Amino acid sequence: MNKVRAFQRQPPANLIQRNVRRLASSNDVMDRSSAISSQQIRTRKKMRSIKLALSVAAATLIAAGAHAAEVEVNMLNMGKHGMFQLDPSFLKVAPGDTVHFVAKDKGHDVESIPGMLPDGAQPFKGEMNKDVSVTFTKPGVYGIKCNPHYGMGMVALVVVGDPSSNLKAAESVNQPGKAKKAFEELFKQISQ
Ligand SMILES: [Cu+2]
Repeated sequence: MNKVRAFQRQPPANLIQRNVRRLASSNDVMDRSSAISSQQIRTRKKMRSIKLALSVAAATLIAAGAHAAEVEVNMLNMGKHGMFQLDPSFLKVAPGDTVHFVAKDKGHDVESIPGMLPDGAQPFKGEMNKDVSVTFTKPGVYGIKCNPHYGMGMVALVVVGDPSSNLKAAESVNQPGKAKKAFEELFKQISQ
């Protein structure tokens, strides 16, 4: 009778722990083996939850990697739209995506155009005849030129996520020579 009342006052978790401890210190072989096995079960459960946490972390990393796309833009002497082209010249990417500008032909470079970057974005300037990889993180539009052929319209427009942060500012930049018409066409593609 006393025992039953004692059990009822114990919170269930406490009760189990006490029982396990009691079984572990018992001289009865059967009791001891069952106490050990319940400890082993707890250890196994802990291991399983660690493994689960690790696999969730791995899956998150893989998912993040899968989301970041990589795109190639070629620097060409002759493109689909004439001489001295960045191809493709219009790109829509997501924040975190990387664009590889590939120096397929010689005599070109890629640089960000002043006034055509979102606030806080890092300007970049590649070397002549060298590939450049740019990871775009800040949403907005990015105007890109080949410096020697800027006036010949060797430009590109990269739209990263939502273009609205600097679209108006980028459109109002004065463009030299053929770059003016080239950018008019590129800006039109944003709404297409
Ligand atoms: Cu060029």
